[in-house]
This record gives sequence, structure tokens and C-alpha cells, in this order.
Amino acid sequence: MRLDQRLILALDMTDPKRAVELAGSVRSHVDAVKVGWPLVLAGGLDVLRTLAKSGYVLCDFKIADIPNTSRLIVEQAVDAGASGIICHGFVGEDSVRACVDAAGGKDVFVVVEMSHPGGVEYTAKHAEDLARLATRANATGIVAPATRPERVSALRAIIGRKQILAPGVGAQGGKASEAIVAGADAVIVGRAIYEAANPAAAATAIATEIRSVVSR
Ligand code: OMP
Repeated sequence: MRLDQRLILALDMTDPKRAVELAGSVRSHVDAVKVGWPLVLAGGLDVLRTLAKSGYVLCDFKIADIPNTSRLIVEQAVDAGASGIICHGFVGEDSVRACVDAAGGKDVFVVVEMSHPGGVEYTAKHAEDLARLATRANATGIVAPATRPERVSALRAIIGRKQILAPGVGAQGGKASEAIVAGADAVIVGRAIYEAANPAAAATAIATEIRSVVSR
């Protein structure tokens, strides 16, 4: 994924019209929009198709199934215009490889450690192994927690130059600049942007905060 602003907007909402409008107003301040179950269950894959006309859409179904089912899901997402997809790593290397194969050159990001408090219970204990798995499976990169920047650093040491996307900024307590300094290539932000009175201004503020540590 090409990352200029190093910022991805998560469109976690159930009103497709609002999602498309919001994406339009924030697009120039972010590198991609992320679409997941809430929006697709509400608006179908048509909303993905619409959003894909104006830029990179990262399809977040957090795919976690056997290889054949995972492949079928990825094919639907890519067919609708997704430029990248997110899958889970804990399902094992065969399932992640199935996602990478089905993506046919589109980006695949593997969740290795989740950002919420419950992410420590299981995912954190296996995150290093899952990062190695993502590398072996030839994924584009991993998803790692902005809420625990020290974990981003530890995982960066494992995956080398592969991309790290870090969610958990703002509403979950993480700070964009800290995640970037720790080694994230980009942060994923939802509520801190789309619940703001002025989402474009909120996105600009986060992008400016990121630039302040990148140009140092
Ligand atoms: P906010 O907490 O509102 O900024 O949203 C964060 C977004 O990142 C949501 O779309 C989550 O589903 C997603 N996310 C996490 O918050 N934590 C993770 O560990 C992984 C993801 C993800 O894969 O995108």
C-alpha cells in the first residue's frame, strides 16, 4: 500500500450514504479507507464498489476460516474493488496463504496482535509467531496494536520491511505519533475522525502529528 499520510480511515458505520460522504470529505487526508462488516452488512458490496471508484479500499472482514472459505471471501472482496484485505493469522499458515493466493497481488494484512485489552489474553502471546507466519506466507504486512507501541517495536524487529498498520489511536487510547515512532508504517483511525465535529480537520490534525515525528 502506498502510504503518504500514513493514515487510514476506518468507516465503522451502518449508513452507506454517510460513509460515502465522509470518505469524500476526508479522502485527501488519508491513504485509504477501511470497510468492515458493519458497513457491508448494511449496504452490501455495492458500498465497497462505490468507495473503490475514488481510491484504495482496505476490506476488513478479519477472515478466519479454512483455506477454501477464506479464498471465496477474498475473491468476493477483490471482485468488488478491494485493493487490500485483512485476515487473521491464528487460523494458520494454510489459510493465510489461501488469502494471499486469492488476492492475486492485492495487499494482504495479517492481524497478529489485537489492540483492545482482550488482545493481551491470547493474541499477544502468539504475536511473534504470527508475524513470522505472515512473512513466510508472503503477506504485505501485519496489523499490530497502537495501544501498545512497545509491541509494535518488537514485531517490527521480526518482520523487517513489511508494512505495519496500527489501530487503536484515539478512542482506544493510543497515540498516532507513538505508534509511528515505534515502527508502524500507518495508523488506522475510526471514531477519533468520524465522530469529530469536523472529520477532515481531525484527520489533518492526526496527519500533522504523524509528520512531526517522521521528519525529525
Ligand atoms: P477506532 O477504535 O474507532 O479508531 O477503530 C479502530 C478500527 O481498527 C476498527 O475498525 C477496528 O475494527 C480496527 N482494529 C482494531 O481496532 N484493533 C485491531 O486489533 C485490529 C483492527 C483491524 O484489523 O483493523
